[in-house]
Amino acid sequence: MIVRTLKECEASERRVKSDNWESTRMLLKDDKMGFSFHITTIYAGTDTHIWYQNHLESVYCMSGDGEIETKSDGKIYKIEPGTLYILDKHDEHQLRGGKTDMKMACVFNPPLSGKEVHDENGVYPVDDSATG
Ligand code: 9YT
Repeated sequence: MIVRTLKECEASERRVKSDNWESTRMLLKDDKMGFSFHITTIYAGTDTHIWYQNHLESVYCMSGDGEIETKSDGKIYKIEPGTLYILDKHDEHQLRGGKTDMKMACVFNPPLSGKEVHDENGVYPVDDSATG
């Protein structure tokens, strides 16, 4: 079994930062679970274009507020504590922080390896050796 705390992960290179968000990647490909698990903070008032063409992702909001817009149909969904959004179609989207930072728990299939750069045209490259 593996046990990690958010506190210790935040103090390591698992924590990555971008202009609009930061994310602590608590479980990654090398754990061989077939998915990765991240605690991500979306900063208040930000607007981020994301399109995970190579990954499926689900995101659960623990605190804060915001919204997500799916680009294909222009639909806007409110995000609040208790909301789970499921990108089952590799949905291209805009993720917007509201009045307060949003704390999210995120899972990816296939897992991220942790080396993905966050230039965030919304796309992370697929890791061909993924076990996912
Ligand atoms: C909210 C969201 O899409 N989080 C994804 C994880 C984060 N961007 C990361 O760890 O790279």
